[in-house]
Amino acid sequence: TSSPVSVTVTGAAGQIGYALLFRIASGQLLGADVPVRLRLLEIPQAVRAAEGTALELTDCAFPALAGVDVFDDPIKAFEGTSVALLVGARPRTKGMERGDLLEANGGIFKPQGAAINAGAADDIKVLVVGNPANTNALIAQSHAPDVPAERFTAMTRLDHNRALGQLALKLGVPVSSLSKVAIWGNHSASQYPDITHAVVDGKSVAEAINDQAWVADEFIPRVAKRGAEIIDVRGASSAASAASAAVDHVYNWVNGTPEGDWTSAAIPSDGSYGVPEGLISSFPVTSAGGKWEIVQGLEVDEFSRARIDASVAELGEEREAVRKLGLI
Ligand code: NAX
Repeated sequence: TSSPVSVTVTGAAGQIGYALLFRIASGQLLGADVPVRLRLLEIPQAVRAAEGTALELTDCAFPALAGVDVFDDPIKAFEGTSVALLVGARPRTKGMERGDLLEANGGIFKPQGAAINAGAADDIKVLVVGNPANTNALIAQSHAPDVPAERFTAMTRLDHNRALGQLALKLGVPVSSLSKVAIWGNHSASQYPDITHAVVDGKSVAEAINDQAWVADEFIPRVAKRGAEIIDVRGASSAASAASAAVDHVYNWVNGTPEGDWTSAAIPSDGSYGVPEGLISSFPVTSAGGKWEIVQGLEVDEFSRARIDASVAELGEEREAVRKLGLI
């Protein structure tokens, strides 16, 4: 077998971390035959809990797991790493203004970006899960000037998968019958889950549903606000589904997307579809050879244009806010 690939997970003692680590160690992140060395980063107060998870990982006797190390120092945690999953973030608490939230996250993603710049492997791929994910990715990216900008991505795969799940329920088909769903913009309630190009068993999803009111008034808000629904019903925020989406994102980034379909990921814009260059925005994307490509040439109708523009405007405002705070 090949030598182990180092994978760093931040927020390793959190609820997403707990769901994610076992999926990675079982070989689902990179492929069953790729040995993985896990590097867990936590804040000092949570290091012991992360060490507890490391004990359990040992107890799974996963054939692909080459070892687990726990750190509270980002420089050490990202040393030699090829995949960085940035999950730990500062959540918005009651009474917190947006500026405070961005500032607190700047305190996390600036040093992590710098540590990635300092010591990660040349093939480093970064996925930011911790919210506000797109803008946290921008902060980390701007502190890693020696890493190609396109290696910094943020997660909208959970939104993409949520959209697939809702369409499968509506149409009474397995998820595997669906393709070409897309999420555009920010991983926030402003996101645009787009079914205009979606296909079910070779036919148009929009035609099969034939109910624009359902799309606009039920489907889109349901997907965009699914996180709040999960909190309401489950009594805690999405964890296993978020971990599953993170695994899907990295798996497709490394191993490619299936022929004839695409997925969704927030990647640095090259100006496609009028999204200002450099914004880390969600697009329909394919992956080949370890690189994401924005799907080109899609027709954007008036309804879609307005939704995309609104979410992208929000991303622009977040970028302005972190610029003013000196975080990028
Ligand atoms: P938890 O609060 O359970 O865990 C977060 C962990 O991060 C804690 O153990 C904390 O000690 C650690 N942490 C904080 N600062 C750190 C630092 N500087 N370095 C390393 N670790 C640090 O949250 P959890 O439910 O796991 O969610 C994690 C993040 O994912 C949140 O920001 C959440 O908003 C975000 N989500 C993003 C989603 C997406 O689709 N992009 C969906 C799910 C989730 O809501």
